[in-house]
Amino acid sequence: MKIVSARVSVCWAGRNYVTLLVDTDEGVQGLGDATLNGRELAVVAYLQEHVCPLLIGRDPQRIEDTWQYLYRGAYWRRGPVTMTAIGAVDVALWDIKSKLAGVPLYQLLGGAVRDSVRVYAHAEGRDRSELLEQVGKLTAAGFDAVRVQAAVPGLDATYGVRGDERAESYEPAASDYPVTQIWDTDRYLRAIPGVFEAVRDAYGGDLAILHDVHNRLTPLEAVQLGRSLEPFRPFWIEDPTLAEDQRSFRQLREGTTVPLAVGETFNSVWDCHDLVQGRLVDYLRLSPSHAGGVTHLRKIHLLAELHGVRTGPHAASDLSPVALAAILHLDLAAPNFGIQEYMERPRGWDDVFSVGYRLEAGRMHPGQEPGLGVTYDERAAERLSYRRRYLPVARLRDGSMSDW
Ligand code: GCO
Ligand code: MG
Repeated sequence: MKIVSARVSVCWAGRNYVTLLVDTDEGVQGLGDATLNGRELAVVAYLQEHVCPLLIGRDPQRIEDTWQYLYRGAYWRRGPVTMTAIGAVDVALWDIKSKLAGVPLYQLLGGAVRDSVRVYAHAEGRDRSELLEQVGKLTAAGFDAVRVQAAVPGLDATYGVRGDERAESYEPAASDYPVTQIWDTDRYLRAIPGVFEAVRDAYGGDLAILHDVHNRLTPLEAVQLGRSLEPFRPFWIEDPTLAEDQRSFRQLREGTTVPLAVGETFNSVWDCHDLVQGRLVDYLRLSPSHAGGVTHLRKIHLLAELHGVRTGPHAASDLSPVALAAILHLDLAAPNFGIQEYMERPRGWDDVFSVGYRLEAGRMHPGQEPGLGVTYDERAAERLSYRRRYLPVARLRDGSMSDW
């Protein structure tokens, strides 16, 4: 069997998505997600110019060899663009292999070790009452784990609060430049314990409360945050400090008992190795789209399993349904799975993607269709052209850049 076509489709389905389509001479098609938010076309060029031509004529069933060929053969390793491109190819090949076997992908990963996948939903509010109302809607819909993000009083916009026009948004304003948001750590640190207290008081001890700090704190500030939240028993605190400065995690571990999650910007096992071996984090948040596909992420998860670290994969809505499906298959089969991120789908997903996975009362299942269980309408996608968009940037009040 041979690969006869490998092509990239870019579309605006509520936001930009890059999809790799791999076709074989036996008529089986595989899909991969190659979306790198805000830098989409860099991956498109990497795939079109450098990777797709290498795939033609290859045996699609030789997944590991193709991974090695693309990773080791390039000499220039790692990095988000490279690993997203390799990830898309890898996921497409796993899609093909499981379609050929006539089974959902999770069966090739060892089969299900659980009946369903626990997901956490996003709640956010421009003020306390809006946040509590959103948490209430989610718990009423059956979610027992919620990520809470609240606008910081005194700031015009806060990351992760979508109702907030200038914050991270599904449909960022059309602009030639990223939106700038002002950040104030002191105000944030003062506000957040009250947010946790209010959610805990209103919804009780059973609710898992998660929170994303988006890399904004120094290690010492993160220890202060962790200690201030300990009484409310967070499920996890995500990205409290810069993910790439891994010395911080030892200080965090020594200073606070809040569980720590990290990894959405990691793209290789080498980003995780020391944190996992040192048991310095509790949850890894890498996705197959940005970390070299199912093949590489599975190795990372196996390493984590050895060291008692669990998984909590990234699946914000800037990852496509192809990515979410691949993640759900991994979740179902991973003994050390912890929790899965879930975001409401942007308007427009249904115009191009059809999915076999399902959500019911805070639990998901990848479905029983062979492969990933996702189809892509290439014709419909052709009518939905790419729009240049950026994530916001953050600055301090004195005008200097901060981390977004
Ligand atoms: C999350 C993430 C996202 C990112 C986004 C960047 O935890 O879901 O932090 O909200 O900001 O994926 O592209
Ligand atoms: Mg995050």
